[in-house]
Amino acid sequence: MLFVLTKSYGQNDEADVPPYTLPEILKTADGKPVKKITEWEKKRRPELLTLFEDNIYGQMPKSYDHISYKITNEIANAMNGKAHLKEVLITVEKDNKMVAINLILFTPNNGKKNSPVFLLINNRGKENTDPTRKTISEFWPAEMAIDSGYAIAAFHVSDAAPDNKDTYQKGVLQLYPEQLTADNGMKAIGAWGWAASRVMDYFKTDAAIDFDKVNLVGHSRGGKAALWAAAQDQRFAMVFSSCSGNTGAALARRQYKPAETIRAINTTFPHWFNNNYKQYNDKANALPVDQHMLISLIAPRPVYTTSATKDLWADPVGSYQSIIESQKVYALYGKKSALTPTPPPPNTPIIHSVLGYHNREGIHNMTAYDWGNFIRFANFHYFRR
Ligand code: GTR
Repeated sequence: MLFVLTKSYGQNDEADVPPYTLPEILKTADGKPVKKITEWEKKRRPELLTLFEDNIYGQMPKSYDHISYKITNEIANAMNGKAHLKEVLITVEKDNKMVAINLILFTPNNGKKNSPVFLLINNRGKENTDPTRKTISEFWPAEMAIDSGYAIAAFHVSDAAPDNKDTYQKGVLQLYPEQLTADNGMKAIGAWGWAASRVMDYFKTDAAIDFDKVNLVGHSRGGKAALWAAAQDQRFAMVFSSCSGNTGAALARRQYKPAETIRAINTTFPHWFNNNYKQYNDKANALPVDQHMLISLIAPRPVYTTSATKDLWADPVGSYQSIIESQKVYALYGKKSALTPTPPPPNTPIIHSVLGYHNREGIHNMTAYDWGNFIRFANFHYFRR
């Protein structure tokens, strides 16, 4: 499919976006059209997962020897009684190596048997997820979630892989040293996604969690990891990816000038994606995939992405284009989205839709405005309210 986007589409720099052809989602590597869910699930979906592993995010090892959960702190009447706090140390062992992930979890004391939950992959300071609630942050508005009947949880990326090119190996990758020498080996973003799946393993054992309603949330680099984790692990019911931009929700082939490029991301953050990805530094068009395919791997589960009007580095239009393109796979499942053909105006969320979106007025961030819409989107899908 050929896109020629003109100035009328949105931002001033649109005229400079070169024409580009996206790789076909619904055609197998050997050129066969994909028309049925079974063809998608048995052939094309696994094919795309492997292409993303090999060319971008690295492998996602699934095996380990042992996992254990230890409650390190518990307060049954936290938040003035309205929530139950548990801090859980999730320890995973393999070949006598181990990684430990600290989970912070508030569940509502609302008399319900169990609750749906938002899980944040926290890539910002730990104070944003303060279990004592002395520090309150819009980045993880725990009170808002609890008041809306949702549990809310978070772990910090540094437990899984420090966000540093020299030390990212000191976490999950200690369990999988072979990944460090493979050109398609896992790096930090993959490790963060892996850790989100271990939190899922824990949720399965916690009766306070409605395991069929786990929403994975990430902002920016965390939003890239959230999309990848949910593409890999189909137990996540829903994904919220905030301002995830390059190698997140935004199409690489757009090459929108103010936005981050593959070269820029690989240069500043060589520890995020696999070695093979570096080959595409100036060759976005040579990639066998583009980011609309990553969203498609999450189908038929609901996905909500956000942009911010001043966050051109994350290419709002290109992020919208990729969810538009992924509609094809949702359509295979008979899921029609309510996305409009061109991006909605700022602060106009699209909620009643399997693919949701808003472009918040403001800068690169995740705020109470964003979370308010995440809750509305989850309410719509889980409770039709
Ligand atoms: C930027 C990076 C983006 C995005 C962002 C963030 O420096 O270029 O890809 O991940 O950081 O995580 O806030």
